[in-house]
Amino acid sequence: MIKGSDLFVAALANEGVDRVFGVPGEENLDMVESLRTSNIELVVTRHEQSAAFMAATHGRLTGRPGVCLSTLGPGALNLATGAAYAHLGAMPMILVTGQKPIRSSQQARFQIVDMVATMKPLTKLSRQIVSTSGIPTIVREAFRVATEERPGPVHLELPEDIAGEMGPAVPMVSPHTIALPVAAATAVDNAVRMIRQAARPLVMLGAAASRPRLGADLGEFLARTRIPFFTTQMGKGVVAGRPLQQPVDLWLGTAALSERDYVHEAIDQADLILAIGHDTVEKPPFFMGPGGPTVIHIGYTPPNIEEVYFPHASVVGDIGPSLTLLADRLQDALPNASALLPLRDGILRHLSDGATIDRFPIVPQRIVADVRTVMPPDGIVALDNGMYKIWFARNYRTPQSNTLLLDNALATMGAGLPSAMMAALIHPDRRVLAVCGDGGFMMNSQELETAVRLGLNLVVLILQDNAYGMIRWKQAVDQHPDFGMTFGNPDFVAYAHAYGAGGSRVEATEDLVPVLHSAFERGGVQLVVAPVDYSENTRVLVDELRNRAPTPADM
Ligand SMILES: Cc1ncc(C[n+]2csc(CCOP(=O)(O)OP(=O)(O)O)c2C)c(N)n1
Ligand SMILES: [Mg+2]
Repeated sequence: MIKGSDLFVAALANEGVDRVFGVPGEENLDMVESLRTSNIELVVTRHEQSAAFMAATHGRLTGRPGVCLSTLGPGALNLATGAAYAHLGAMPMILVTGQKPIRSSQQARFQIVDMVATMKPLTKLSRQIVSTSGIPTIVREAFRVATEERPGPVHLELPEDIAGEMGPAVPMVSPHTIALPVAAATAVDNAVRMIRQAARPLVMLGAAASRPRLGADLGEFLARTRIPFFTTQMGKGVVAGRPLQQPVDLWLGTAALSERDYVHEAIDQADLILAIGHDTVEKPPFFMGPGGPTVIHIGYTPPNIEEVYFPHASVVGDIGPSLTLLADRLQDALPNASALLPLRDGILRHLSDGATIDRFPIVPQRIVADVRTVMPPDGIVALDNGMYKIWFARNYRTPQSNTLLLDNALATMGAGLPSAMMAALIHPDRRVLAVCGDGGFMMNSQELETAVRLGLNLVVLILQDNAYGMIRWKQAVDQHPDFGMTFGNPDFVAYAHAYGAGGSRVEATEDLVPVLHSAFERGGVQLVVAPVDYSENTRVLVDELRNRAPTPADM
């Protein structure tokens, strides 16, 4: 005989889980006791939301679900934003919540929320565990569903009486890797014919192209076909393990805006776009419309059809092997492969515009360029959500996969610090930088305590404008009066010290690089505060792009 919670924790161990993140309640006490006597570490956070962001980021970076834990009602509801973050962002994660006993109700309806129903639209699967004997299979099923394409979160509710009940020692179900089917030969034939006919082909790498499973096949495909490519925000930097020039010399930029940016010169001129791993949860990288390019969707799953995305053909199956099949037929058979490549220098030249502006407070282009200088090629930058995200998506160059973690799906504030903490836990040997606005940072700043307690090496760059800058900018673009967007801030250096973290303030533009370097060299958790000047938003992202000479396809 074995206790339900022991069986549950054994089932987590069977899946290779090494950490569980969360805030327990009294309904989880058996589970906590089972964790105490297991090899799985319980990482207590200061808010359930950040536990979910951390677990989701574990899934994003490793392809294996991260696990987060909460009590019933209030704690479980605090996981909701993290569930949606993982659901939209396709990050494998398991959410475990407690519940009052289901066989008796000594506390009537106290704290009871129907979490299985609440989690349904926020997860791939949401289930209550009603007996100990089903635990090994239900946990295995949860991990399978969370991991399989399209990945995402699964919610399991473990009620207090099931967790504490003795039941039979049911054997575990061994996980096995499920190889995905490769695209059908007819789909590959069709795509090969279309690509060979293209006069100006272009590749777009989307969010699903950044799955850890994809590996080197993507880089090989680009190197073998020599078709230039651009990325969506979440597809940025997915060509793994290649030095800066190979095949990044085919990179035409990132579509951080939906239209009019310099990268759209190539998009507008392309007659065929191979959309590899595009997921329409992302803000559109371009708008499909009448007279636009032919689009071939290459994905693990079929395309979602949207007003702005309705591909003409699809190659559905395991992306890596599908690309190898395509490359075998396309290598040295595409005389027009490089037709759009001459646009590259003109587009990329603009990415360093403003990189040396030395006025203070610091402009975003300078911040992006300076951060790139400070971060080694394998350094990881985790962004929160604010105005700077557009500048990083547009201008920051990533020579390695998953080195710029941004959320262009739920686009929630508050995830920057927890996702950076998870990256630092997984990659203790790399430099990890969280970049947050003063708004987003304060949404989960309490996790500085967790970061210090975990002994993480992590630098947090706070861009201070005393405002919800992104919305303030949009308000101005829409010609509304400046209203309702500003706030005060704590003294961030003193705030850092209060947590036992280091803190420094950038007092002059030329100090940003040395202050960041010395923060990394000091180690531990370090807050760096830099005042930001967002007046460039309108000058570049509105006026300059609006006045840009129209490309032939615009006319
Ligand atoms: C949880 C959440 N609330 C509100 C928003 C809407 N929103 C998007 S950006 C933004 C302002 C962000 O301010 P800050 O973090 O200071 O960054 P800044 O733009 O000022 O650099 C807001 C309110 C959001 N995306 N997520
Ligand atoms: Mg701000």
